[in-house]
Amino acid sequence: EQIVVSGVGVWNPEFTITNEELVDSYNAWANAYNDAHEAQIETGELTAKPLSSAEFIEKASGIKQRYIYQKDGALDIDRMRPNIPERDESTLSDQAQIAVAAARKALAEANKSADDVDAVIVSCAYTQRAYPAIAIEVQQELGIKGFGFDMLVACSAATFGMHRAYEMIASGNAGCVLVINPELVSPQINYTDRDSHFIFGDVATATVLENAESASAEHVYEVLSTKALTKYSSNIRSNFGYMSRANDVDPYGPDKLFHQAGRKVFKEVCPLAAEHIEQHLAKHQLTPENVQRWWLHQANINMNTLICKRLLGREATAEEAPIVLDEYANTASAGSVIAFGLNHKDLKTGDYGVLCSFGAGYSIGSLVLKKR
Ligand code: CO8
Repeated sequence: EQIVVSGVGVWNPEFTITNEELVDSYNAWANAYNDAHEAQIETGELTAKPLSSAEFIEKASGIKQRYIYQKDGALDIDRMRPNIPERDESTLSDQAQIAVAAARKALAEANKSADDVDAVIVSCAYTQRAYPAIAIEVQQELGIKGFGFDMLVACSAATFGMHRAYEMIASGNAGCVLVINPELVSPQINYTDRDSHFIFGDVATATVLENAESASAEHVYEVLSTKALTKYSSNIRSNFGYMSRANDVDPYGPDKLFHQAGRKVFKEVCPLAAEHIEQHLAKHQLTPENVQRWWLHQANINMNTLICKRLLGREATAEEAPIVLDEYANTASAGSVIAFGLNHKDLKTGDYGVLCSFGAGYSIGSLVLKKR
């Protein structure tokens, strides 16, 4: 039984924040903080907030701008977080709304209607509530029968979601599955932390997986196989959660937001990802030289350069390993799906591509694809 990816959709918010805008806001906040705490900084009771730089950000990460769901509030130095009013329970939730937008694009590309879909997986770094599942809300909004559920795997949520879709189809429990990654991450960003304020952007992506026989899309990719690896690490972590109320701690303290030991992540994840990809390709008697396209996780351009060098023994060209983080920044699990969505239509029949995520968990998820 051959299973294929037959549609991909990328939705981005209308608002962007450039590095310059972000740094201007952060630096104004840091200067105001340092002025307000001058005496304590002098006595060593507090440390002065260091200044950020747009030049550093681009050089260290490759990021030039990011999309944001709600720009209002995020750059306001008296707020430093987006202002997203709470919606009434009878209204479509923010995350379901962006999920639906990406899903409609993927369904259109796959040539599918709601009736064709048997299951919905919403898989991303955060869901805005525990229950009812965002996937069930999306299912209702799109008029899909069958079932839906949410899953969280941070950076590898999208690929792991596609893995589950693949298995559900392989086992005969579904013929067509919609996997959606509404990465609404801006509420979890600490805009007062110089080392991480620039990393993330909001986006939603979706993919359609189905049996090869039912696929009628123009661009169809056979999934040769899937491969996953996890290895526990606290080097990328968010302690936000429902326990804070019982813990009697500030539910919005800095450790409750995204934080990381970026250098360690870089050093530890790159070799893991390269080795994982090599092993996955070997299952199909393929080597990196046989692969025409690398749709890699988009956390940091230097990480992708290094991983490709390890795999190919040379730098990959921009065509071979497309970069989207200059425009989108790190979008948690959606990065490799954006890279795929924006760079797949030119592949020829028989061409191979690798879709691979790597990051928090640590988690690595890959799919070896072949253009039909
Ligand atoms: N402006 C100016 N200078 C800065 C800044 C800044 N904004 N930030 C750091 N510096 C300084 C540092 O203080 C340091 O100075 P010194 O050498 O004097 O100590 C110097 O610049 C170098 O700092 P770093 O060692 O931190 O810098 P790196 O060159 O290593 O780059 C990166 C930092 C970009 C963070 C890099 O380490 C990196 O990208 N690592 C990999 C990160 C990664 O893959 N993270 C995964 C993220 S997790 C994920 O993808 C999904 C998680 C779930 C979603 C969460 C959504 C909120």
